[in-house]
Formats: sequence, structure tokens, C-alpha cells
Amino acid sequence: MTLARFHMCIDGQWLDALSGKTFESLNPALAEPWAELPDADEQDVERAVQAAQRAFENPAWRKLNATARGKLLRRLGDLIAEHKEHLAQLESRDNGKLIRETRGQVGYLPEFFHYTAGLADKLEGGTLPIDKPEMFAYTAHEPIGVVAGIIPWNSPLYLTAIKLAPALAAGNTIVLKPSEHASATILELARLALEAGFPPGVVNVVTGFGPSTGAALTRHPLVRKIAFTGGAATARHVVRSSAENFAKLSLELGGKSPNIIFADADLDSAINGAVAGIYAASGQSCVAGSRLLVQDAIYDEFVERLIERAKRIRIGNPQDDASEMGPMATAQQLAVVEGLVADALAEGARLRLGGKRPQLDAKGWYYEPTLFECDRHSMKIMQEEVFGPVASVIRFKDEAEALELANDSQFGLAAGIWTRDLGRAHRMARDVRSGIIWVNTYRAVSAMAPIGGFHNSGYGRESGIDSVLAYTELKTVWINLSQAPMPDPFVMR
Ligand code: TXE
Repeated sequence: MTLARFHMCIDGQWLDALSGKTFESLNPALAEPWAELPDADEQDVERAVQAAQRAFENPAWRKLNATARGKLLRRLGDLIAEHKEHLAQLESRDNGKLIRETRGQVGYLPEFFHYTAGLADKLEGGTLPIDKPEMFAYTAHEPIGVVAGIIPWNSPLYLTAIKLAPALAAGNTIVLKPSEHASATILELARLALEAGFPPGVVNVVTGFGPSTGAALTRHPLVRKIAFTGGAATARHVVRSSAENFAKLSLELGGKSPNIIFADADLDSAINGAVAGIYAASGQSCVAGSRLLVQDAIYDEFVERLIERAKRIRIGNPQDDASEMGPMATAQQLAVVEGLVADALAEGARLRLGGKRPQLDAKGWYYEPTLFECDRHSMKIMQEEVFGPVASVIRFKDEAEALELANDSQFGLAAGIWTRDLGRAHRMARDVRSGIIWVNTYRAVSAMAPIGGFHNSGYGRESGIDSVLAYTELKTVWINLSQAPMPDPFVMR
């Protein structure tokens, strides 16, 4: 089979790596290569960052007013809408995500650009009610400079959009480093950005591996902000790099999110919510509701009905409209899932469903929907992120215990609360330590809604009205209105 051939986007040019090296991207549904991409090393990253720095200083971008930047973003959103089927197909082939899910995600993607476009010219500073009568002082938001966007493989377009749109709205330039497992759609996005009219060098994409391409980018002295989504181990490398260049950082690192089902919940909805939380996207979602906490009175019924529903999930080719669960995106991730399932069995968790690869004709990296019942919340399968279709369920007796279990985690990204009791919904929403709380729903996303986590789920927020501010520097300007001579230079004024 001939491989599709992609090039990197640096300074508006479509380039190979200077070394000429390439790597292959694999189709997870077939476990075979489908595309070949440049393997960027330090010198390619240098070219990309220099291009981004030049573009940052170039009046064609630097002097473009905020309203004009907003218009470019709006145009990019429109172009994404025009090309949505192509982007959805490409992402599904590259990372094995269901076509129905990539269509949904790409269909909504323009909203991130349109919403953020409207924020570009609303970054108002303020005049300060300064307590020194001879002074006038104000603040202004300015772009930071070159941004590095480090993107994982699970939802590349969405996770890029929530970095790219605010970075550009604020007037920065960016070098994106997509995952080595799923780069194709990010290159297409760069093509659309050029078509929309962003000057060359404003949006660059370097392709390659984390420890080489990614590390060269995050430690580069001209990089002023790093927006990272990925795993905690990698995040530690990124945090260390930022000790070199003092780049500002945002980290979104996944979690072990509790999905809490009270006895008074609408059970049909809660079961759908549990399935959406852990089996959608084969569990490869940062907000996966992988910890099911279920109240005693409905525990047995809930578990039996969840198993019955999960057994009917259609596993199959992600490009088939009828499929409900596709493969794991990478062979490595499948190995991670198998390792954690083995650990759970060894620790005494009761396997109620799945726990193995399905019998399919395809040789992709498929894994069955899996459910463990646990007696102890300290079990590894209750504490570690699996990033696969593996849920663990445990019972609780009352609200206080539900809260205690929910907060017994190193993470704090998301939580689901299923109840018809309004007061309880609000109490739990107040007391659960997570960045996102969903009440009687799960996995809802909006351009207007911030996402990000507490604790080891990272820091910083993406999306929402403040997201653009995270891509700005705040400047304070003092104007001396007095005509009097400068007073005593040795006294702070
Ligand atoms: O991601 P990595 P991996 C979690 C999930 C998964 C684990 C590891 O639990 O099992 O992370 O996944 C780039 N300097 N999430 O290994 O390594 C890399 O090339 C700079 C949660 O696939 O974090 C890719 O572009 N960059 C998550 C990006 O980092 C480096 C989504 C993410 O890869 C680098 C994915 C380095 N030294 C996995 N090393 C979420 N929060 O949604 C790697 N990279």
C-alpha cells in the first residue's frame, strides 16, 4: 500500500526534515502504516521557532489590529466548517476514533474559532484608581510571543483548537507539535490557517517524537508559553524544560474522574451516562468517568444493567457509521490497558465484563468494554488512570461517603453526579474537588465552558471567556502628570 505523504508547515512552507528522516503513522483499525511524515530534529525546531519569532515581530501580524485578528479566526472557523467531512475522515483514520465522534467534534470545532474570534478585540485593560494624585496609570494586555502547543493523540483537532484559537486571538504566534501517533489533521489545520490569511510563520507545525522534537521545542529559549495536554510523566519533563526558558505553562493531564450515582437518580440516564463516561472513545478521554461510585440501594441493579448495556456495544471499524467503540489509538496504549487489567486481577478486583481483546476479523488494537467490581477504594484500578475502556465500580452508603470516595484521588479533572435531589446536586458540586462537574449529564463540552483540573490533573484552564487572557502579558503603564521637578531620587514613590 502506498503511504500518504505529509510535510511540515514552517514559515508557510511545506517542508521535509533537514535530515530527510521520516516516520510512519499507523492506522489503529488495521495496525498498519498509512502515512509518512517528517521526523523533525533540533534544527527543524530551530527553524520553526525562528520563523514564529520573526512572524511575531513582523508588522504584518504585530500591527494587525485585534478586530482584524478576530476576522481571520472567524474565516478559519468557516474554512473548518467547509472541510469538516475531510477532517473527520482523516482524524478517524489516524487515531482510530469513531467517525460518528470525529464528525461530531469537527462539526462543533468552528464554534471554538468563532467564539474566540469575538474575544480578540475585547481584551480591555483598565485605568487604575491610583492613590497618587500626580499619576495616571493603566493596564494593557499584550501577546506573550512564541507559544509551543504540545498535542496528544486522543482528540488532536479539539485539543489544538482550544490552544490555537486563544493564542492567535491574543496576537501570539505558535509552533504546534502534534503527537507522533496522530499528526495529519493538525497539518491540515495549518493549511486552512494559511488559506484564511494568517501570515506565514504565525502558525507552524513540526512533526516528530516527544523526547526529540517535543523536548527541543519546549526548552527553546524563544518559547514564552507552553500549552500542554498529555500524560503526567511527560508533563514532568515539560515542567523541567520550562525551568530553562521560564515559559508560562498550562497543563491538562487527565484524571480518574468519579461518576457518582445516587439511589434517587434516573437510572436509564445514569447508565447511559456511565457508558458515555467510560466506553465512548474507548475510554481514551481525559475526562473519562472511570470510577463509578454507586449507592447501596441500587448498586446490584445498576451493575447488572450496565453490564447488559455494555455487552450490546458494537465494537468495529471506526470508519463504519454503525460502530460504537473503535480500537485503542496505539499499540502502546493497548499494552498499558492490558497491564493495568492484569494488576487489577492480581489485586483481587472482580472482573465482571471484558478484560480481553475481542474476537474480530480486523487485527487492530481493539479491547472489550471492561468492568471491575472493587471492595477497596485504595485498589490501583480505582486510583490510576487507565485511558482505556475499563471502569471500576464501588458501593457507597450515603452522601458523606460518596464525597469522601470522590475526593480520595490524586486527580481532580471531572466528576458526574446523578441525583434528582437539587440540594444534594449543589452540595456535591460545591464539595467535589474537580475542575468540571456534570450533574445528570456527562462529557458535555462548549467553547464557553472552561476545562482544566485540580491537583495532579494539571493547572490552567482552556476554553471560555478567560482563555485568551492566559495567552497575554499584563503591562502596567505609569504617567506622571505633574509638572513639578522629579523629587528625591532616593525615595520610592
Ligand atoms: O502521552 P504523552 P502518551 C495520558 C494517558 C496515557 C498517558 C501517556 O494516561 O496513557 O498519558 O500517553 C509529546 N517533551 N494521556 O505517552 O507522552 C508527545 O509527542 C515534550 C492523557 O501518548 O503525554 C505528544 O505530542 N513533549 C491525555 C504529547 O507530548 C513530549 C491525552 C503527549 O504525549 C515529550 C493523552 C517531551 N519529553 C494521554 N514526550 C489527556 N490529558 O487527555 C512526549 N511529548
